[in-house]
Amino acid sequence: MKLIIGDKNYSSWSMRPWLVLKHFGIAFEEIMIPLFEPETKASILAHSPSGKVPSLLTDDGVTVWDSLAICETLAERHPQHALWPRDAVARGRARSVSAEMHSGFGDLRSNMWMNIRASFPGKGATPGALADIARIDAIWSECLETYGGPFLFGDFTIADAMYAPVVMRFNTWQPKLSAAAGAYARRVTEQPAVAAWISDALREGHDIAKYDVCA
Ligand SMILES: N[C@@H](CCC(=O)N[C@@H](CS)C(=O)NCC(=O)O)C(=O)O
Repeated sequence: MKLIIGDKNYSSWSMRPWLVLKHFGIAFEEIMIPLFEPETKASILAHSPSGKVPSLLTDDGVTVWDSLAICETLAERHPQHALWPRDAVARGRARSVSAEMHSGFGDLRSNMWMNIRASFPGKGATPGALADIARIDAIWSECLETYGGPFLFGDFTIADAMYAPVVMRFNTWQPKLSAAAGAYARRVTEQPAVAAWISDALREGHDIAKYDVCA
């Protein structure tokens, strides 16, 4: 199985399925395509009909693109692992907050992009971004209170992987969070698969000028 990803410093969408594969110990080969170089689009199109990363190529010849579709495919193919919560009510909620992340929070994404190597405390705090942050804080706080932590639904699931790039943005832009959300962000940052991604991102040397490529 191959996962095609973009730069670890910038590619928020690539980070999500990569974390799921890594955390659950599912064997895969990663192919990294540096974003926004002249040859980037053609290189991605060789693996992904949308021209975007991530894309998953399975050993039996199935191509799945788009982060959430990849996570769903991994859950379907690895039922021995609880990629989604086992409980149906929790699973419904986990799918909903994951989809809410996938289709929403445009103001946060365009004003506080992912750049793991950067630090921009206090910047990007537009009214729209702050409204998105308040909603994310409420989602995290409610899940942590309902399921008792340490992750949104107890153990680490796809829902945490979907929000991990948001944690990266919060580390860079440092908006004010509730105590519960701040503590969750620190736990996610220290989670071994996330820490491995961050460590790889810090070692990459490819800086790009157009930072909203992964918004
Ligand atoms: N909805 C897609 C978004 C994928 C996406 O926007 N990927 C960005 C990188 S993070 C990309 O491939 N950008 C390159 C381009 O648009 O040319 C997903 O969830 O995977």
